[in-house]
Amino acid sequence: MSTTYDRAHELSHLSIHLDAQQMIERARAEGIETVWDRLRAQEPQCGYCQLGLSCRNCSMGPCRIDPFGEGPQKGVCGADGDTIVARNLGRTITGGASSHSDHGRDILEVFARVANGEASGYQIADEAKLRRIADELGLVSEGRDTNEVARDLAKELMENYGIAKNSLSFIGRVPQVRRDRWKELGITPRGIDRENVEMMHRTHMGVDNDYVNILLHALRTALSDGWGGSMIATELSDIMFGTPQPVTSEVNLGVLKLDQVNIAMHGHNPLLSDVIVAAAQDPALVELARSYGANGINVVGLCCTGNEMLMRKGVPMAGNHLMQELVMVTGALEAMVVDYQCIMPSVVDVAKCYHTQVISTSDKAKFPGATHMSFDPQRGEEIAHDIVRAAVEAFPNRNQDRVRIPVSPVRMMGGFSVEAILAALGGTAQPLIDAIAAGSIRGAVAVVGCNNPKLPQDREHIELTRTLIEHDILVLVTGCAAIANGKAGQMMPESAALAGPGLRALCEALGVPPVLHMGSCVDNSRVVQLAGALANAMGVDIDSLPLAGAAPEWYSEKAVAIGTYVVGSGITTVLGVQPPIFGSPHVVSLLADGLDAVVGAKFAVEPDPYKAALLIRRHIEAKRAALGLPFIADDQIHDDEAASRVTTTAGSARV
Ligand code: BF8
Ligand code: SF4
Repeated sequence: MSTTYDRAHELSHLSIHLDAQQMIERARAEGIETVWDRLRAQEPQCGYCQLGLSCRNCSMGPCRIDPFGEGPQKGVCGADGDTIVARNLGRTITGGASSHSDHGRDILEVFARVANGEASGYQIADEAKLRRIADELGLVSEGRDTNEVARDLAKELMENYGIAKNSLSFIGRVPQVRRDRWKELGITPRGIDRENVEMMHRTHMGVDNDYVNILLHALRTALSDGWGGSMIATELSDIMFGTPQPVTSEVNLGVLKLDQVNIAMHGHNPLLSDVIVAAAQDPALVELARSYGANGINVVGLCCTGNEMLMRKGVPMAGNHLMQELVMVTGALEAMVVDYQCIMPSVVDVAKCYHTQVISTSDKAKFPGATHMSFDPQRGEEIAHDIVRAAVEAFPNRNQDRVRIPVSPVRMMGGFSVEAILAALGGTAQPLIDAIAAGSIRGAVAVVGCNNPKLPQDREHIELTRTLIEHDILVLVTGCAAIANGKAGQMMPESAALAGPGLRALCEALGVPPVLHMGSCVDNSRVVQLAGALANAMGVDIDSLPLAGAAPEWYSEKAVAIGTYVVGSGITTVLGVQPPIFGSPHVVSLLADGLDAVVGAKFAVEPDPYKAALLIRRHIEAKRAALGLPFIADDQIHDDEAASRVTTTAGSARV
């Protein structure tokens, strides 16, 4: 018979947060299947696939390579393990890069309509940024009408997707010496769609069979995401919805309101969420909600749509990836409005157990069982009103007896765009460079990416981040990693108390947290942009800087694309989940070692957050030594037990 202790212990292996644990228990009690149940049902997962050694790229297959050398070593076509692993990885990166870049294109198309006066509910929110970027790209902005400048910028950026331009507009942000390196390697991204399509071509049967050549193109494809599609998404979202500035909000399931209509915005694209936030404040809709007995309309975020809304408007955040089913188990959600990416098809099944409406909005992302309300930005305002009305009308169907909102929300700060970071530093990066040079800050690490049900939710994110800040390493977060750290109370200015003395002093002087929220996953473009700016300011290449990346709990193809462009940009990255490449020792050795000689950065895999922190600290100190900065010798850096090993987030920084 299982005791309360056994149950609590088992739950803590699924998530370290009380809100998740309580809702998982409730889902079990009510017979509702969640992601953890489905993972268990899939186990043991296919070993060939885990190693990257299976191929179904053509109908002579599917094929698999025996990793023990006893069975087949070639697919039917003759492809060996190296080719198959590299091709699979190339296609994974293309899946991720295409997702970000197609999101960027959607924003760009609406931006072009705004410039032509054809979209309702949108405007240029940050004209100064529009003009700054136009000037940066050599488009004349002075003395010209805003919409004219916007039209020119839209045209310029549209050419990034094709082959007419044959280069990316934002490549000028990359230090010249890195651009030269890319050119030499033949990995300068030429066009966003071009690199993605070419990767699909190269991985067709009988095209590119040289794993090194395939992986070089994979780098180029990923770079077209980071410095192309994602950067376009970020920059145009800032121009249309406002460049983020520091803002305080709240996070976890406690942001749901017992007495209000709750709407969760889930997915990635801010085009819809921005107009929904506005519609939820419409007095007529608020009045309608009151007529049903609700005290208002409460919009909350999930995943990266949530990050977009938190960064710009301080909209509260219900949770990250693994909370998308559990948010409905509260019984308090009237509508989950989804666009695309990272939305589990299962949300529709969970919704059926409650009164929750799942409303899909993108014609490219339909969910059988959901209500589809096709989002046309030309009628943005009107559709947003229809969606909010549908949510309000679901309120009378709520069974208040089944409502259980666990825990109280935790405060978190967001809004650290590159512009906001520079402003906090007094206008230039120099104070940060000085602090790094003096050693009071050892370096900076971007902790990014997802949740993965194979790991206790958020544990790796939080423990890695906590250990890094304790050692005076500034942490930049995006995506689900940001939400994880928010829930743990590590993202308020007073969280500086958790940091080492140097980082703490800087944060206290500037009034910022030691963990800076830079946005959604497309906003990892802000991270590489900042790295490029720091390198330019110091007159070195990005790979000389004491920086690193980490994706401790990654699951998605997009995370692989991000990791790859971060490494391609010169920043060594540590993954917490093993990617499916270990079937090819050659591919592993190239990514974990050989790449360093060519792009000055490489991948490492380390699931233990304390060992990952150790690896990162040693890497950062080695970079400091090479720059001639004061450094800590390798044998002085230990996995110190001093790090307060976080096991649960309950209680910290409660409001
Ligand atoms: O783009 S971090 S689980 S929500 S893929 Fe998805 Fe991963 Fe979250 Fe945002 Ni990013
Ligand atoms: Fe098999 Fe080659 Fe076809 Fe892949 S491409 S399924 S290895 S025959």
